[in-house]
Amino acid sequence: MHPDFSILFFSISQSVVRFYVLFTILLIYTRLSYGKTSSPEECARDCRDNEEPKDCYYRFHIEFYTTVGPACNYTAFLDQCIIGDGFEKTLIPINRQLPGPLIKVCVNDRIIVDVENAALGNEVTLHWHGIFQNGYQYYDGVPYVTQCPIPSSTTFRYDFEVKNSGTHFYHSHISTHMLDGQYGGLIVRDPPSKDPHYQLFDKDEIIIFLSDWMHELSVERYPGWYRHDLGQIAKNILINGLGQARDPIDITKGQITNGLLTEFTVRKGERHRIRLINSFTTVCLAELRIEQHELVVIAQDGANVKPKPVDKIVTAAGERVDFILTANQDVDSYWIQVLGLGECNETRRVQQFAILQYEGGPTTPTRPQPSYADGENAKGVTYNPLESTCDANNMDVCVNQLEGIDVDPDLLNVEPDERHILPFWFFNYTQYGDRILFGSNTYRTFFDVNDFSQLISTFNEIAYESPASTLLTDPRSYRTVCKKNVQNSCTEPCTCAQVINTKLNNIVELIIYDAVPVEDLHHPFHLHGYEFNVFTIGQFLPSRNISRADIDKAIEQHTERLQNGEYENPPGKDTVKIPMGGYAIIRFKANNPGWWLLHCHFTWHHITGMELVIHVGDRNDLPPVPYGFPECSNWTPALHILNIFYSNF
Ligand SMILES: *[C@@H]1O[C@H](CO)[C@@H](O)[C@H](O)[C@H]1NC(C)=O
Ligand SMILES: *[C@@H]1O[C@H](CO)[C@@H](O)[C@H](O)[C@H]1NC(C)=O
Ligand SMILES: *[C@@H]1O[C@H](CO)[C@@H](O)[C@H](O)[C@H]1NC(C)=O
Ligand SMILES: *[C@@H]1O[C@H](CO)[C@@H](O)[C@H](O)[C@H]1NC(C)=O
Ligand SMILES: [Cu+2]
Repeated sequence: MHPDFSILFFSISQSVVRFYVLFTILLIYTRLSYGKTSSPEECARDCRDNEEPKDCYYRFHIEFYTTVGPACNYTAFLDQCIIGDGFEKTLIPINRQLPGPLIKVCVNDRIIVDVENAALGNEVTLHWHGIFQNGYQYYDGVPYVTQCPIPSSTTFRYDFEVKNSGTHFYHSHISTHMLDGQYGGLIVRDPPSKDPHYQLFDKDEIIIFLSDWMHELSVERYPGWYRHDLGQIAKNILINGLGQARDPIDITKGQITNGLLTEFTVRKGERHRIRLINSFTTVCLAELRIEQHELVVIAQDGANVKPKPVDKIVTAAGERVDFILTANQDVDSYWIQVLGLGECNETRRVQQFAILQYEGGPTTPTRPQPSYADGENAKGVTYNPLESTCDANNMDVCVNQLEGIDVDPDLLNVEPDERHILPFWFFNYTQYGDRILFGSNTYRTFFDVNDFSQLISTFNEIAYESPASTLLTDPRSYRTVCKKNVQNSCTEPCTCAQVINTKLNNIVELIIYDAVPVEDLHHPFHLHGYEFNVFTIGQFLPSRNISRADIDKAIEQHTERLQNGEYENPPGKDTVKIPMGGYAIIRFKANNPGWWLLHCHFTWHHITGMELVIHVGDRNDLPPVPYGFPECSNWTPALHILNIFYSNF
C-alpha cells in the first residue's frame, strides 16, 4: 500500500542540501509508516497474550444495489453477488456484501473505518453496537448526538480503540436503513489468559448473523401503508444473509425462491464457540434451535456469564449470545431452525433455516425441514423467553438468572446514587380522531401500524426529537434540549431532545417499564457506551397498564433483596428485553463520560421517539473535539442580514 522510498536513497551525497532532502524524505516516510495499518485478514488473527495491538483498516463503500443483480450471472464476480432470499429488491449494503464485511480483531486493537457514502440522497451513520467508546466518544455513530449524518458523496473516518471484548456488531443508526442491509459482525476477542471460557471450546469460528427482511426498501414502510399490507412486519428472516422465501400462509405453495441456505461445517467431537447476533429491526423476535444439540450459553451481549445449558435461544433486536455447541451427535447434518416470534408468529409463521453439517455427513439433512409448529413444540429449556416468568415452576432461563463474572461490588449498594424511573408507551393519535396529528400547520411525527392507528413513541413521557446540531460537540444543539420538568407543562405528545444529566462515576439505577402493554410487543432497550447489570425482570400478568404504584412496589422488593444480599452476581448486558407489560431494573457505574443514547432497538419505535440521551459528566471529562470534525446546523439568518449581504453586490 505504501510507496517504497528506498529507490530515492541512491542520490545521497555529503552535501548539506542533500542531507536536508534526505531528512525531509525520512520525515515523510516516518509519518507514512506511523500511519501503517493492518488489513482485515491480518487483524482476524488468533489473539495472544502480550501481543502488540494492531491498527486495523477497513474501507466501507455504501451505495444502492440490488439482490440477484448482474454480478450473480458471472462466476468471476460472485463476491459482489448478493442473493438474500432470492427475491429481487433494492438495498443499501456495504461493499456489495450481506451482511457487510466482518470486523474481527483482538481487544486493544484500533479500528479505522472509512465510510464512503455513495448512496446519493441518503445519509449514513454507523453505530458500533457493544463498543464502549470510552475515549472515542465522537465515533459512536448516533446522528445529532455524537456526529452529523454523513452526507452522500463524502467519506467519514471512524477511528477508535476497542477495549471491551465480545460478540458485537455494527449497523446503520439513521432512519430505517439498518433494514436495508447496513450491518455486519464486529467480533473482539480476548487473549487466552483473559477469556474465562477459553478451556470450553476448540474452535471460535462460527457466527450466526440473523436479520429480518422485507421485499422492498424500508422507507416504503415509514410511516407505513394505510390501505393494504399495513405495519412493519418482517417478510422473512435471513441467516448470514441467506435464506429461502416461501409463502408462509399457503404452505402447499412450497418454496417461491430457490435461495441458498448457509451451511456451517463441524468435525465430530469438536467444541465450537458460536456467536449469535440478532440484527433485526422490526418487532419480531428470533428463536433459534439446532436439532438434537444442546447449547451452553457463556456470554450475553459480550458479557461473560457462568455456563448455562439450554435448548432454544430467544433474542430481540440488538442482543447477542455466545454459546458452546459440542458436535457429539452422529455424523450427519442437522437443521438450524430460526422462528420469528411476536408479530411474526401468530398467523405469519416467518422462519428460516441453516444447516449444521458434520464433516463426512450429507450436505442436506435427510429429515424434512421442520414446520413452524415443530419448532414451537420442540421440548426443552428456553433462554430469554418472551414471558419473564422464570421461577421455580418454570425451567426457562431469564437473562437476569444467569450469573455474571467479576461484578463491581459498588453496584450492590442498597441505594444507588441516582435512580431514574422510565415508563414508555405509544401516544395514540387515533384515540383523538387524529385531530392532533392533522391539525392545520402541524406536521407531527407518526407511524402507521397494523391496526390502522397512527402512533408516536414516548419514553419518560416525551417523544425524542433530534436537534439540528450535535449534542456532543455543538452548544447550538442545547436550544432544543427539553426544559426542566417539561412533562408537567407541555401538551401531549411532548417532543424535544430529552437529556438526563448524570454525575461521572455515580451508581445509576434505571427502571424501564412498559406502562401500556400492546399485544406481542416485548421492547429491547439498548444503552450506548456501557454494559449494565440486570438485577430484576418482572411482568404483571394478566397484562394490564402499569402504574407508578406498581413500580414503587417493585422497587421495595428490589431494595429488600439488596438488603438481604440475595442478588448473586447480576449478569451484564447492553440490551435488555422488557416483557410485555413488564419492567427491568438495571444498574451501571457511570464511568464513561459522554452523551449516550438509551433506546428501544425496534427501529420504528426509536425513530419515532422511544429514545433519550444519558449525559454523563461534563465537557472537561471528554477528549477534545477532533480537529475539523464536521458540523451541521440550521441556516435561517435574519432577513435583514441577507439584505445587507446582497446590497454589497
Ligand atoms: C442470468 O442468470 C439467470 C439464471 O442463472 C438466467 O436465467 C439469465 O438468462 C441470465 N441472464 C443473462 C442476461 O445472461
Ligand atoms: C404464537 O402465537 C400463538 C397465538 O397467538 C400463541 O398461542 C403461541 O404461544 C405463540 N408461540 C410462541 C412460541 O410465541
Ligand atoms: C389506537 O386507538 C384506536 C382507536 O381508539 C384503537 O382502535 C387502536 O387499537 C389503538 N392502537 C394502539 C396500538 O393502541
Ligand atoms: C391504559 O392506558 C391507556 C393510555 O393512557 C388508556 O387509553 C387505557 O384506557 C388504559 N387502560 C386501562 C384498562 O386502564
Ligand atoms: Cu419499542
